[in-house]
Amino acid sequence: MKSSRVLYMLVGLAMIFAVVGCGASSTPAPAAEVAQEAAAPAQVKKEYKDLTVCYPQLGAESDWRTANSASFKETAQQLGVNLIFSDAQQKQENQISAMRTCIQQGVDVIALPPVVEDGWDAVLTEAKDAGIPVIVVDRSVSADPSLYAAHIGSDMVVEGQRSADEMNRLLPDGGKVIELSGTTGSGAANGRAEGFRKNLNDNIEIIDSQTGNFTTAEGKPVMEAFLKKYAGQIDGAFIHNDNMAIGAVEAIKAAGLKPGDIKIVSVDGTRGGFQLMIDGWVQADIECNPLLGPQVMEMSLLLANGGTVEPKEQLTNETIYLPEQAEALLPSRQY
Ligand code: GYE
Repeated sequence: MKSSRVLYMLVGLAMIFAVVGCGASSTPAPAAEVAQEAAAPAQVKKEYKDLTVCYPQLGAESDWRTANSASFKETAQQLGVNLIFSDAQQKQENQISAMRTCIQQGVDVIALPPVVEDGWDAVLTEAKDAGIPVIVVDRSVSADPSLYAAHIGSDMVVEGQRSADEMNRLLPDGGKVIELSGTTGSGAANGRAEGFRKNLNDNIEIIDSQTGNFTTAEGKPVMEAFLKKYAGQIDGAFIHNDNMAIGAVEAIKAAGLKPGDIKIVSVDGTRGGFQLMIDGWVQADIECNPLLGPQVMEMSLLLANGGTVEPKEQLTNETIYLPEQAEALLPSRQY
């Protein structure tokens, strides 16, 4: 994982006070200088134990998300950070109201994993006006970058491109694929769909694309419908996360198909995805790393002390997992 390259800028330059006019000097300080001193309070550097970080988590829709929440909670506990955690149940309005509560409470930093890309301008402006830095975590927002301090997460377009590269390899003579996509309007689904289309060979046709909202429960019926509608025609499936792949494989099994009949490329690299590779159902799993807690806490401390994050876009370094590695790697998977 790329370590954050950060610029440390102490705002508390005001700690250096001019000595002009101190004590019982015969020449009293001019009024303007006195006013300057009064407006520049000495700043005490914050430590982790002084920090309150707000994390309005978007939901609990997948194993990726569970690992992401755990990473924040565990890191906060280890460092002694006060974490205000909530679960928005995949609803943007819940995330916005959780953010507003945190703004009212005057937290040091808000770390926001946005469920969808659009619609954040108002609340980001409110945070900015209140002087609370926001770190956008995981998925992206479409808002102007001046409204947030940093974005840390995966390059979803690259994940989609890698998925297409694997599908090209799996279907060298071309064919028909379906796409089981993530939450509509989310940065993860948008980026993966875009990247997949960018790199997919011309002889591979995407015959349909539907959302399964990143969950096993919603992924399964979508795959069932695809199998009914395109019986015998589906050569491949691009599935935006492992939890939907689990649901899709249940549907494929129930339809009487065998592992490998439909070539599946999935995303995340969770234990569930690894098991599907070991069992022959998934042919490639594109890594997406949820363990962002330590980096976000480090950034939060920096921002709370007046620092800035450069560059603003901090991308996670990731890889591609294949079935032949799955058995050896599964025991050491952290999520
Ligand atoms: O791939 C999926 C989760 O935003 C990267 O959200 C995340 C995605 C992840 O529900 O499993």
